[in-house]
Amino acid sequence: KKVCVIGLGYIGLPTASMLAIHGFEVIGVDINEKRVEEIKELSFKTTEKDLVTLVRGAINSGNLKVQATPDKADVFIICVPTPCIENNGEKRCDLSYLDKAIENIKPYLEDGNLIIIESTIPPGTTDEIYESLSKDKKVYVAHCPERVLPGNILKELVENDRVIGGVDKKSAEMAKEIYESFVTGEIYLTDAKTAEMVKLMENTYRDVNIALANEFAKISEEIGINVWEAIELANKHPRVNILKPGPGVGGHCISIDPWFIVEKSKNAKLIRTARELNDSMPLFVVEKIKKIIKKDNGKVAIFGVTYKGNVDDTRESPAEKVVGKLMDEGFDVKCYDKYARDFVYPLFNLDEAVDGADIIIVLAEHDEYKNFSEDEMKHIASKVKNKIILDTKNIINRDLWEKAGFKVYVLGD
Ligand code: SAJ
Repeated sequence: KKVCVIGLGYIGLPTASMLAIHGFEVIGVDINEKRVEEIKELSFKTTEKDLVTLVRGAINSGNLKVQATPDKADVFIICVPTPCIENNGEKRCDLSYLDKAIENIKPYLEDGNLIIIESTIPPGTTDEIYESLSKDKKVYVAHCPERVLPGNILKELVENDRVIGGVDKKSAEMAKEIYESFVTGEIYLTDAKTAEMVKLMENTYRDVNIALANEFAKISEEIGINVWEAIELANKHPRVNILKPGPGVGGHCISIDPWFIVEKSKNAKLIRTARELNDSMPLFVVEKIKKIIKKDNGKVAIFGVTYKGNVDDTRESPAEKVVGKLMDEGFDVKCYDKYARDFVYPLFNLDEAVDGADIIIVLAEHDEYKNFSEDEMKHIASKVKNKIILDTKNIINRDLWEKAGFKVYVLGD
């Protein structure tokens, strides 16, 4: 079978490659010509383990062709971004990339083709797309939401269970045949709207639970206990599993998807509150910084600007909001992050970032920051103005930093 994958981002590229090495003839399409070239030359940047090897294997097998325009195929898999836009103060799903992708494949569609949407979408979207496409052609449409965890994509792409929702039974069964080729997890079939909601529920579940941890952190500071110790002890209960507080929830999934439920239902009250609570955390961090250094200006060194540890992605990163707010208030901020692919604010090397700093803030749990040696800490101590470090992720080696002369603060303590 011939498969055309539209959008070669962090989901589309691994999916296209996986299908190619499993014997499908795959056309990978990305409207960004630069991305197409980088994939062909294997020069694209990634922190995903073995992704380059997988793509190389797929291209060398002769089964994966990468290009900027679609082509005729039996199956079209759409993996384009569905970000959030703000409209009259309300956040909602921006379907413009998805609409464009559908427009782009339309000239190539034939009777009997299957269209699979992997992009995360509000409930009802797949049915609407089917209605508009089926006016001209007899097509099959299914929603198969991606579920992979950035940082561990290749393993999860194969091993995770999948949920497939068809606009009819035949569509779901046809889509299952495709994923069966490489997924070792279970594949569950349902209708399209349920599958859309399932995906949103997964990420909302996580968002709401992180919000609870963040609220516990705020309360712990207020009443004078250490939230990390309290969570660890509460989690000794066999039915309790509280997540970790932090400087906010980032990434292009968990910090966005709950809004797609809110836009569809007035009943989504807890979901909205959780989202707002998580969004309040960067400001909470800024206020904490000001309390610790007892002034409204000064020099701040930031460690970690990606949306979470050990990834290169800075989209929707809490660091962007923390840094932006500090800069607005007149702080001199210097960010250090070896993992980040790019960032809206300039990045500096370690020495430049800590030079003359009033405080160091850890905002992402990169392994590097967990594993600083005593010598590195001493070196940093010799550069800063005040030996103060605020760890919003509770990952640094507190004893060693204190030994190096630092006063250590932890979010939620
Ligand atoms: N975070 C916390 N505390 C925690 C866990 C996470 O503050 O205890 C923060 C992280 O630092 C990060 C954000 O939440 O800023 C999200 O990180 P994450 O690792 O929880 O999730 P993502 O966004 O990388 O990937 C999620 C995954 N969804 C679920 O685990 C339910 C992934 O499986 C999805 O495929 C992905 O969203 C997606 O694309 O939707």
